[in-house]
Amino acid sequence: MTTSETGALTDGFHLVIDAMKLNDLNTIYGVPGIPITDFGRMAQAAGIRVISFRHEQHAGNAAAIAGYLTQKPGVCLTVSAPGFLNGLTALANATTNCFPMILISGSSEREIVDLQQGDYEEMDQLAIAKPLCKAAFRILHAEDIGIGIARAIRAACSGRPGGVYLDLPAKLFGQTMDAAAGAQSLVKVIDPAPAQLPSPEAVKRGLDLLKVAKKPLIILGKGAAYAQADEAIRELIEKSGIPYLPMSMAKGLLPDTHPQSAGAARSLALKQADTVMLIGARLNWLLSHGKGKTWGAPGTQKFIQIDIDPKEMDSNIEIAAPIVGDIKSTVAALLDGMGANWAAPPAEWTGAIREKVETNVARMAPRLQNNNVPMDFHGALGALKIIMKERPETILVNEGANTLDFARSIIDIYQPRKRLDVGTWGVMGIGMGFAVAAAVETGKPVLAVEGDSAFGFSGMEIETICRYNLPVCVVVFNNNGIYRGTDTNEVGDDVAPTVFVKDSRYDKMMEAFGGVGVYATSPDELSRAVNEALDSGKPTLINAVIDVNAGTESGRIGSLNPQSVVGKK
Ligand code: ADP
Ligand code: TZD
Ligand code: MG
Repeated sequence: MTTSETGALTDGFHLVIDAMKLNDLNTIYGVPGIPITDFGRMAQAAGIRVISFRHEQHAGNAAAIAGYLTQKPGVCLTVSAPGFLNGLTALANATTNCFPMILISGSSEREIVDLQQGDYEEMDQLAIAKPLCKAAFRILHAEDIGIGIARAIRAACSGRPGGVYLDLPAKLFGQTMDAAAGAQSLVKVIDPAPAQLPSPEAVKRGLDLLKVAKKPLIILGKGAAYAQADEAIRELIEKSGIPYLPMSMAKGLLPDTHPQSAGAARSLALKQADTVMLIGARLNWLLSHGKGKTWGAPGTQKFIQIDIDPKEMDSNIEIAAPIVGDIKSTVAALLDGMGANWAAPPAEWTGAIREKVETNVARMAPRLQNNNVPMDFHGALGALKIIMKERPETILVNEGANTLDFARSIIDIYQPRKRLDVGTWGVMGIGMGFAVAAAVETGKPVLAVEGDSAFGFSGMEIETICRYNLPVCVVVFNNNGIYRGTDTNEVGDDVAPTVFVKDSRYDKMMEAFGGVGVYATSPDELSRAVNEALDSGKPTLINAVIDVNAGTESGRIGSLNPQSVVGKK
């Protein structure tokens, strides 16, 4: 007997849940409220893990990084207008970073919204989302839920991944239809991110350039980390013998201690390479757009770029060998084309890079071992560097200015996708959302290294971390402010704009929610507390007291600040 013969009905709530489950979307990150409160309850009852946040932006960031880590779109669920807008920052950030996610937002009645009659939380959400994401859809009829969710998944994952907005008006949830017809209407997405094979000519063009290069360099970006072609990428690097530079989130694709890593010789490598192969990395501001004083003289460097998005080619400078394809297929084709007798690059080049790396690492080493009180960035991060070496499966989340820049260069990463950070926009606020999703999606311990300002953007989510009892250890690098805690105001009673309450006790916030709070003033204390947190798996926040004078304005990107002709103050 079929369900329809029983006259059984289903509704919008259950069709969305069934469509998600059919497509292995088993976690929802969100904030409840009208019209999605019951939806969250029903999803939970149906076996979907529902992680409720305190603010939608962090739920959205969690969904985005879940997408990055799993190649399945992370799902964020928000209420109408204000909840939707709170989630939108994360959707835009996901799109900018090429992370697949779906922001599902409830919305108010179409008839009232479109006549602007003032509904509860009225807003034309679809129109607002459109320019900020990769695709935006609205489902009006229960029988379209299956296809609507399939379109959202495909749009998020295929080609260059990105954020998708899915608008579900309140009325949709209550719509009913015959249960069997409903089940029939669901779509399991087959091959959501189809392989995109590079053309043999493009592969040959790239290899021909690499072959004759005297000073080749490979740059690995977070697209390469996302692609989960870890073994093939390692083989490509090792077989080619070419030095490589990992972009921030590509660190660990090969261990940062790998003999071919040019990480500690970045300036030399970028300036002197004659041929640069980009794998899943854009020539945006993070690479000085491929020109200017970071790079060699114009015309002296040739670029090979591997990317799934054809429009990325020639975005900033000429790409001599564009290879459009997915990284997994393309790296396989390159390995194939290299054959058995690939000659390593001239030892003069690889030796020069190696020498520079060793000199720089040796110069840094003693600074990392200081046990100064209050701590400077080097002492504190030196302690965390050892911990990450001993616990390479730990996922490092990192944001701030000095806290970000120093941690990026000091802390080695040993496994792929173990470093999650502020990404393409350099956005503050990803910290706790990323930490929650990293723990939920991988079950691995998370170490979040946060500037005190950066932490503040998502700090309330430590309650979420405690509520779900996640193995997250947050270290707040507390230097009393943005960049440093020393600015003064010479004309009034307010403190300077970059300065916070002195000696705040962020550790006590964690205690308020039942987590472990630790106040650490030395690298030894910090080290002990982090090890304890990672051993116990208990939600922990360590307030690490950092010398207020240790940082610099904007960390390492101070040169991007505009200058006044009149001068400061
Ligand atoms: P980074 O900031 O690490 O330099 P970007 O975010 O600038 O990295 O670049 C990532 C690039 O990777 C994007 O241009 C994106 O289109 C590309 N990309 C993402 N996934 C894949 C994939 N599976 N195959 C090929 N390219 C990809
Ligand atoms: N708002 C958002 C969303 N993103 C931003 N990047 C900024 C503001 C500006 N900003 C930075 O670029 S870094 C930073 C801000 C506010 C905080 C730096 O202070 P911190 O780190 O305490 O986090 P350090 O270690 O004191 O430098
Ligand atoms: Mg600070």
